[in-house]
Amino acid sequence: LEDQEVLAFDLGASSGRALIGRMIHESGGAPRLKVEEIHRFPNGPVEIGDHLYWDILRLLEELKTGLRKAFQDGYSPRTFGIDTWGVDFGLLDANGELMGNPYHYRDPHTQEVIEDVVSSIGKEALFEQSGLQLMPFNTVYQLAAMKQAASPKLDAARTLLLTPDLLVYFLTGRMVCEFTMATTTQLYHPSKQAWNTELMDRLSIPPHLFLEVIHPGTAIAPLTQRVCKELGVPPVEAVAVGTHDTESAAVAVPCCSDESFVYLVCGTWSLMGTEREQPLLTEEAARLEFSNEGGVGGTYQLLKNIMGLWILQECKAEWDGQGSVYSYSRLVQEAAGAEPFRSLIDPDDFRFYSPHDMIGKIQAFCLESGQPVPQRVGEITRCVLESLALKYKQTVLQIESLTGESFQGLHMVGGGIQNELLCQLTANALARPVWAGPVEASAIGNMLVQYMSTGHCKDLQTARRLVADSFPIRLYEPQQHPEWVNAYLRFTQLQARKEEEQ
Ligand code: LFR
Repeated sequence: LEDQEVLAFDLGASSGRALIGRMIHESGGAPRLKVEEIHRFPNGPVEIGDHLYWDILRLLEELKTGLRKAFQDGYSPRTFGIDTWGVDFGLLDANGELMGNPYHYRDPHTQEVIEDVVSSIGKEALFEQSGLQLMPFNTVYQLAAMKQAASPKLDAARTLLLTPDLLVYFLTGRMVCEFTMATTTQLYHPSKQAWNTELMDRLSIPPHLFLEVIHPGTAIAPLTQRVCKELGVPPVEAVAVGTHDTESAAVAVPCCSDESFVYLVCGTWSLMGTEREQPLLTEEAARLEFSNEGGVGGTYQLLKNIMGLWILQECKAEWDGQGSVYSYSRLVQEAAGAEPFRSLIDPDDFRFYSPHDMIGKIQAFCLESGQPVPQRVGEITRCVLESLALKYKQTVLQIESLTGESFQGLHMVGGGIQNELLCQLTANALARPVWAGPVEASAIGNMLVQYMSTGHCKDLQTARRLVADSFPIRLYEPQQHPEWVNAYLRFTQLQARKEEEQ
């Protein structure tokens, strides 16, 4: 097989990037994947009035820049794939035109409808029929909110395209709906493996919006002639990858044994999960707020959304706004020097979900729970990182109790692993090793599914072997400290206290 190149676009909530992958076959050795970043750009919400949107047309322009650069830099990818965050979508009218800017999943408009939807359908039924934990941003609530607001867009819309499918449509003219993203809508029925039209009917969401689902690895279509001409590039073919970034990242977890494993995709969100053949739809999984998201290769990922480094990103934005611009490595340095285990938060307290005033929210949490109120940059950063590490420990234990498995250590992947202190604290909290890498897991998983579609990579197992052979994986051994046991106890007590109050 020749050394074929592929192009991956990986769009996260705070940045996007284009990377070239090349599979290298050296004589005698195992194949290796080489990855080069060719374009990177910031991303974030745009506020207008009460709403938060994605700047989807600018993102499209960034993809075009990525395509153009690829060929200008001398690469010649034959295929490309796009992965993004979950749940969000654009609506198209009968002429195939985009009707307005897609909402950002942190738009507050869903908050009022959640209760109505839950009380009319039932929390258990919603879980049973979707496998998903109740997240306020799920597509179902976004559509219910538009319905409640009597959105004229919803009435006029012909087709709903989830973000990666929307971008693929802009570039190729072909409308598809890829499976892993479909399962983030809460409108896809995992047991029936079909759209949940009954639920749509009950919520007056038009079923005609939803296209037939295609699976990762399916070739979609080449770039339109118009796009090729505009960019001066050949007709590169779009492939449906695991278009949900979390699922792409799960493909790139470098676990090579047959045993099951637990992983943490560490970015704006922290997604902790384990791979299974079937969704786990037990009451206990629902109670512990786990999701079963459709993955690559017919898998289901039993996982939990943890608030993640979002909390720190927002603090950083505030400090930056006040004129004290700290790099992440500086923040980590400050945190490393701060007193350990001073104040803890529950990262999944709902107040931390929405943007703005994050420092104030952390301080209020500490005050309410009778802890010292962190003031300095290092104290606040330390509080966030230790709390995340404790939350990760709790989630590993929950996954073990749900599945009956026990895990020797934790695989951490994604941009957040560049925060070495977080990896070390996680190993310490868990008292187990952490294997950190690769950083660009979503883009790598995206590439590997392209290689599966072209026949260069056989299956998930081969893909993971390739990742393990190609990228450095850093081992963090736990540094035992008796205080971690107390801290975990304090952490769970904070949560219990909160539950009592509710
Ligand atoms: C991570 C992620 C999560 C999803 C959240 C919102 O980037 O895709 O999996 O729950 O973003 O879409």
